[in-house]
Amino acid sequence: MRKLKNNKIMMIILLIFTISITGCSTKKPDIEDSKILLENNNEDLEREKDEEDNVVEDKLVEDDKDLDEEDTPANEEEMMEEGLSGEDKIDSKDQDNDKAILKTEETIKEKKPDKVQNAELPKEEVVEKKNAIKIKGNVGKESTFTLDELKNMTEIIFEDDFYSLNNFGTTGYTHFKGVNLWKLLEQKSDISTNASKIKIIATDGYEVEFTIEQVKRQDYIDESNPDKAFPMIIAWEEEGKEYNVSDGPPYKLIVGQTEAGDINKPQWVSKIDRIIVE
Ligand SMILES: Nc1nc2c(c(=O)[nH]1)N[C@H]1C(S)=C(S)[C@@H](COP(=O)(O)O)O[C@H]1N2
Ligand SMILES: [Mo]
Repeated sequence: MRKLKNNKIMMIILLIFTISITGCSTKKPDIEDSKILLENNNEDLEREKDEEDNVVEDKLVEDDKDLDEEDTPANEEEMMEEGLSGEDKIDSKDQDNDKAILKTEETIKEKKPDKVQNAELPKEEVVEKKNAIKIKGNVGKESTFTLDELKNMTEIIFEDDFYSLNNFGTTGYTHFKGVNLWKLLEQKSDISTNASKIKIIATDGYEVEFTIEQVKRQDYIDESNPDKAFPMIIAWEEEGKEYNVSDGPPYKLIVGQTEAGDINKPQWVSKIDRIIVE
């Protein structure tokens, strides 16, 4: 009887032991389970990210396709817009999408030369001549003359002391050297026979208009010296000194007087950007 009781106690102890061990062993799979769960979660996250990346890449490939399929743009501006919008799209995306960024950049780089070639713009429009004066509008030859080109037109160069009178009654004499404007328009730009006027436009917005008759005139006067006769000129030199190009285009329109008392100085246009013939 006592042995049986002892056995019972032993059984109970064993049971408790077993339960305690089982308790421990049930914990272990729990941890492993959560590990697996975590791994599954990570896999899910990675898969999700991959999917996202694919979407991003697909979209960029689509964008590239759009660029490829589009007809040749009319001008360089359009091309730039395309390039910029491509970059905008990249900016809004995951930053670690280097591959996709590279791909788009390459595409843009590849496209540029094509489109510039296709544009077939006249050389003057693509590469602006430095310190040049433009003649546009109602002429046979729209032209852009550099300072060196003007200096080489020796047969139409004119220089003299010009008399000036301004709004305040201030007078003066200034030595100018330049080209005869009418001869420039007639001989170098093939001005149209029906041209009626010209506009001289400066980089600061100052603008003076003359009729063709005024431009043709070769006998402007100096009210203080009846022996003089002047054409309108585009001067690049004043008092023996060339204009400083850092001040603006080195050209100034100079005109004499039509009669005594004629206020001619406000008609002198400095920093000329262009001459428009109408
Ligand atoms: N580009 C440009 N040219 C200009 C002007 C101007 O404001 N801008 N002012 C005109 C006027 S009103 C006068 S009186 C003379 C003044 O010439 P000055 O600055 O050599 O005295 O330039 C004329 N040419
Ligand atoms: Mo003036």
